[in-house]
Amino acid sequence: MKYFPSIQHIKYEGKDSNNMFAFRHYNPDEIVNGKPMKENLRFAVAYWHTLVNDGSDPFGGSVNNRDWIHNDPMETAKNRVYANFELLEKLGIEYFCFHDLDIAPTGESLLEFHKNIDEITDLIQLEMKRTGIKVLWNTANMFTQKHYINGAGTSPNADVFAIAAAQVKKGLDICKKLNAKNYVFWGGREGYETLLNTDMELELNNLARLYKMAISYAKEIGHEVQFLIEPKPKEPSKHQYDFDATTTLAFLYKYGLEKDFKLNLEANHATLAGHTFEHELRVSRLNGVLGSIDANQGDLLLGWDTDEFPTDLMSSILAMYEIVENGGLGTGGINFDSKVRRSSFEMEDLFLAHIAGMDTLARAYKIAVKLKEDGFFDNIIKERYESYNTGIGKDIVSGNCDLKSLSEYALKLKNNDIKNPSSHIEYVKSKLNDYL
Ligand code: XLS
Ligand code: CA
Ligand code: CA
Repeated sequence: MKYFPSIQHIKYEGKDSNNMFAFRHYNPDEIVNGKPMKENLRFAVAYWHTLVNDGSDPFGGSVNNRDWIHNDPMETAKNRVYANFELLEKLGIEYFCFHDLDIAPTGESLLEFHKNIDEITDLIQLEMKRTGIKVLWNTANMFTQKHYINGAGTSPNADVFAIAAAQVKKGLDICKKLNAKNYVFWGGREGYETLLNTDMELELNNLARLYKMAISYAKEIGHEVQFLIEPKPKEPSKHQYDFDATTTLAFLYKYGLEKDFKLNLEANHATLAGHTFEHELRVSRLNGVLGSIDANQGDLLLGWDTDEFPTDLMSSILAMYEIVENGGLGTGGINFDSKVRRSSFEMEDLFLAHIAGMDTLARAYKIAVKLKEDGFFDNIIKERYESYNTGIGKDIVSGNCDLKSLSEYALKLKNNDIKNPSSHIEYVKSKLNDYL
C-alpha cells in the first residue's frame, strides 16, 4: 500500500515556484563548498515525531490523521516501516533515526520486545536494500516505560540498571545489523527531581559505567561506531546531568571518555539551557566533539521543548556557519527532531514540514558558505583581536610573559594610552541582514 499516493518525488523548482510540494532552495545535486548539497547536509527523518507522534499534548488527545494505525500493534509497526521509506524516498532524504520503542511494540516482557525488534529490523533491512536509505543513528528509549521513573543508568534500582544495559546491548546489536555509524545516548531521566534523596556521585559513576560497557560491547561485536551524547538541561527531569555541551564535556573528561564520545546537539535543548544553538555548536566544535545535530527550533515564549521544524533563517545561518567551520559533521548529519504543529494534522503536512526545514537549512548553509568566503566574521575577529599580533599581545599568546613582566608593562601605561575601538555592532548586524 502507498501512504502518500498523491505525492510524487519532491523536486527542486527554484525560489519562484508556487508548487507547495517542491523545494525552492534545496537542490540536492547543487555543488556548494565542493560537495553536493545532499552530502553537505545529510538530512535525516526522526521516526518518533514523523511516524509515531499522534499530535497529543498534555491538554488534548490524538489529532493526527495517520493511515498506518492498525488494531494490531505489530501491523502498525510494519506499516510505519513502509510509510517511512516511502516518505524518505519521495523527499530524497537518505537517512533516518529511531529509538527502539519507536519501531516495535514492547509487548509483555523484554524478551518479547526483542523478538518484535528482530522482526521489524528484518523488514527495515529489506527496505534499506531496496532503497539505499541508511540509518544515521539509533538509540534506546530509556525514559518512557514505567520502570524508568527514576532514570535508567542513574536509577537507584540495580534491576533497572540491568534492564537499561540490556536495552543498550540490543541497541548496539541493531546498530550493527543496520550498519548505523552513530549511536546516541539521550538521558531524559538521567538526572534528579530533588537532591534530598539523591546520591549524585553514585549516579554519575554508574552512568559512566554504562557508557564504558557500551564502548567495550561495540568493540566485542566488532562494530565501529561513533558514540554521541545529546545534552539537554531539563524536561522530563528537573535537572539532567548532561545539562549542556560544557557540562557534558566535563563529565567526559572526568571519566576519561572524551576520546570515545562526540555530542549530538539539539537547537531546542540549547534554548532550554539558556544558550543559543550556535553557542552549543561553537563549544563542541572548539573541543573537537561536534558530532551531529538535531535540527528544530523552540519558542522563546514557551518554556518547553516544542520541537518545531526550523524556519528561522538567521539562527539557522549561525548554526550552519559552525558546521562549515567544522568541515562538516563526519559520520553525523542533520536529524529533523521536529514535529508538525497540532494544527498541521494531515499526512501531507509531514512533507510540507520537512520541505520547509530542508529549504531553510539549505538556504542557511549556502549563506554560511558565502559568509565564510567573504571573510565576514573572520575579518571582524581579526580586527578585534589585532592587539595580540604584535608587541605585548604577541608576547602574551606566545607564553613569554608572567605577572611580573606584565605588571611592569602595565604600570608604565597611562589611562589615555588604552584604546578600545567601538565594535559598531549595530552596523555589523545590519550588514549581516544583507545576506538574507
Ligand atoms: C528529547 C530528545 C530525544 C533524543 C533522542 O527531547 O530530543 O528525542 O533526540 O532520544
Ligand atoms: Ca533530540
Ligand atoms: Ca527535543
